[in-house]
Amino acid sequence: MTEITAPKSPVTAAEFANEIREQLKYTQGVTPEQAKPADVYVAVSAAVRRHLVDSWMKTQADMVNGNTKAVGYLSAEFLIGKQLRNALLNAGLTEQFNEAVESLGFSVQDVVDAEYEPGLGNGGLGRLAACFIDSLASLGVPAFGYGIQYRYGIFKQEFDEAGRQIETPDYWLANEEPWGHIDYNRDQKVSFGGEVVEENGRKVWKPAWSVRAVPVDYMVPGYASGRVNTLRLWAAKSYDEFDLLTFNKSEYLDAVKPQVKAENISKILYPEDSTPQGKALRLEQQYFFVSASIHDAIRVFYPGQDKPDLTTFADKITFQLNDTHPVIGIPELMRVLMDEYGYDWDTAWTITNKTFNYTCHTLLPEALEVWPSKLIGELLPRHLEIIEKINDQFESELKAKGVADETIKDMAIYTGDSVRMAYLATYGGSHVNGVAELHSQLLKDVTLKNFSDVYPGKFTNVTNGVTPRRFIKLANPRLSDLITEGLGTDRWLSDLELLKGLEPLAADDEFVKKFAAVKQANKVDFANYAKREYGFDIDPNTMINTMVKRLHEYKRQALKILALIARYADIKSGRLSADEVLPRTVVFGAKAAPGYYLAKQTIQLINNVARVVNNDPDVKGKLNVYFPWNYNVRLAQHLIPATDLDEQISQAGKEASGTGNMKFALNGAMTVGTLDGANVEIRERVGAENFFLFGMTVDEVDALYAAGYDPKKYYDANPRLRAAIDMVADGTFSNGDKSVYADLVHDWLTKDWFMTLADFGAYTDIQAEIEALYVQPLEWNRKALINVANSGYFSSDRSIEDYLERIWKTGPLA
Ligand code: 9GP
Repeated sequence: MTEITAPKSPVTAAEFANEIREQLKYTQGVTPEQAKPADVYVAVSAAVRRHLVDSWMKTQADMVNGNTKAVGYLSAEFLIGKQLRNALLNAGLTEQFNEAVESLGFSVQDVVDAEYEPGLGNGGLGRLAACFIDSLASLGVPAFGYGIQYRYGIFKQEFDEAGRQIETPDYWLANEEPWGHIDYNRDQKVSFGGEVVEENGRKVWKPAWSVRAVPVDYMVPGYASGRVNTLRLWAAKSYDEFDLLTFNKSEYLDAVKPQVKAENISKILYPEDSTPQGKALRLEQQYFFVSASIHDAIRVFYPGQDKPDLTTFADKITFQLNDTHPVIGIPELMRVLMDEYGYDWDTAWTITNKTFNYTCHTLLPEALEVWPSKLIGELLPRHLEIIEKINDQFESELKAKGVADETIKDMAIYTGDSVRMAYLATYGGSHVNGVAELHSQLLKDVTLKNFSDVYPGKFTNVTNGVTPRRFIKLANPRLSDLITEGLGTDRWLSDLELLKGLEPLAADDEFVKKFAAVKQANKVDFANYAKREYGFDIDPNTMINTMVKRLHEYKRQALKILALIARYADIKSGRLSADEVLPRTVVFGAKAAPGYYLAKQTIQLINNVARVVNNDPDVKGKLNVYFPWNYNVRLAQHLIPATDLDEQISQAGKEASGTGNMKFALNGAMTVGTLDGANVEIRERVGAENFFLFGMTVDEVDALYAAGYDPKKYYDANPRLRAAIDMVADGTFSNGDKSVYADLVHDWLTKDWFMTLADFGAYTDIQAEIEALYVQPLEWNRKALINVANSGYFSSDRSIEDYLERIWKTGPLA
């Protein structure tokens, strides 16, 4: 018996086909015969939006009229992925879509492929924000995602002949984008620069220039909740389109300067910030979207009121600061309350403090933003004054609490030269949370230790999660059907802990075989996809071993590639005979920040190892390496369901959480990993015997740093490691040119900050255990199934429930 919790569609496939025809006619002006798949995609999207509009408007009305506090998730990134399939699922229109499109003479795949993926985020942080807004809507909690509609998202990654990463702009808005509704009538003015003067004893900011923030609204439909929230992304427009006087003097470029300056603000995700201009642009972006969002929330919750009672503001909405990017919102709300609405400092502080909370997503101190005071003073002079005053108040508070002067100095929000945004967020909001148990503990013990000593009650943990709708139901329909069959219900899609009910089935060989067949079919699908999209010849009968994530030294792609080279050398040297080797296909996916030299060298090395290994007849059929370029949400949705073994091998104490690890476990991959981030909790839940653990712990890492880490010792002591590094150094992967990886090799041997060499032995040792299990498919799949059954905790619905209870103190609409 299968219950259907997904919304029942109000239309038949034939009716939906008619709606598509109407859209084609009235919006695109084409007949189905004239239409291209891209036309049908736009028409279908518009038709689905129409199905969601009533729930969207009702959700907004209930939010404003009811007494349920809303959530404003302020984030510089929302890596939402493609929208069509998700919207169809949540509108209950998937089947109708399939039939309708075919009845119009189109292939479903062509129509789905016409959608261009928005790349409005870098990686985990932005994808988490996307999962969270999905879960908020699915739980029926009123919420806004607030961010920026960048014209150019994360760069498109290509590889050149030499295997180097080439970045090209990603103009995702080149064609019609049917999901975002541009609402010119609800714009906001955001100002910059100028000076602060005293008028009648009051501080008045006289800005030098302003831009127009125009909201672009994306509907965020909940799954089976009947609720549709809003993702409001701001686009920057100029008030002075064009200076006619200048133009008429034939100074054409000068005539559009104001427009260019304004529109630059939402031009690109993470502009290069190594120059002062780049830094200024980033701060402008941050202020732009938080200022517009704060004013927007006042507009929404106090409609038509000139003198709203903003002492109730924190009861209407709670703002979550996603990392430090939106933290300038704290002085902005203070300014708005005092300068625009006339509240005194103390009242403004109480409201501000109650409104904001801060999530820290990193453990790397260099990733916590620090802005030069001079820059803030130039762009936002009034805010700098407010920050100085917050800092004075903070110091007095610390003094009153008996904190030592030295410690007070260490804790300064404003140092004179700079402003530490993480400290401002920690003091200025009610709660601070890390994103996995270990991470939250390390925040308290190390990164924000002084703050946690003084304000222990502020600190809490919310372990990350991922949405099962996109990452199981849409990405892995076969597994989704099998889970529903095993549990006898599809309610697990809204209550992922129900997966626990699969655990007894791990003892049922027939069910495990079905589970294995799902994986095998997914591997075949992926091989076909990789052939079509990349021209790769992947053998689905090999173990698919995946490492996908941003390229960063701490994540240690270098460890994986060195172990792979060592394996290659083993086969070449005859140390391992070809029949002893388990056939493996290793798949990497990773983008490196454009200015990150060692990360880019690592990408080049992976590509060249792939070139050499894949062309070497000695290892044919035993070892293959592929590096599909431009890793994105779409590729993740194809690759994760097909993966047998995934890699979470960061140095312990460096990965705040990770969310890829959760997606893999939920899709029935086994994980090889360190005790880092959320790996710790995954292992606890799935059982130590169902997780391949290796490597140093946080304490061991600290002890080794303290004792003085010398990577060369590990190179000298381990002949396989030595062989691998020597091959990189001697030009094996660079056509004999020893200079190509010289810097990388030098770094490994002299610095190796993330202790890749120290963990190499443990990492290669565990491979034997992995392979011994893999050759027993029933046992491997039993364990993989136990992973699925015990990963229900890692639903983003659970994360949101934790935020609601521990931080936001609100819940679903009645
Ligand atoms: O590096 C963390 C990653 O571990 C985490 O899963 C993700 C979401 O919480 O945030 C990443 N952090 C950043 O991208 C920047 O702080």
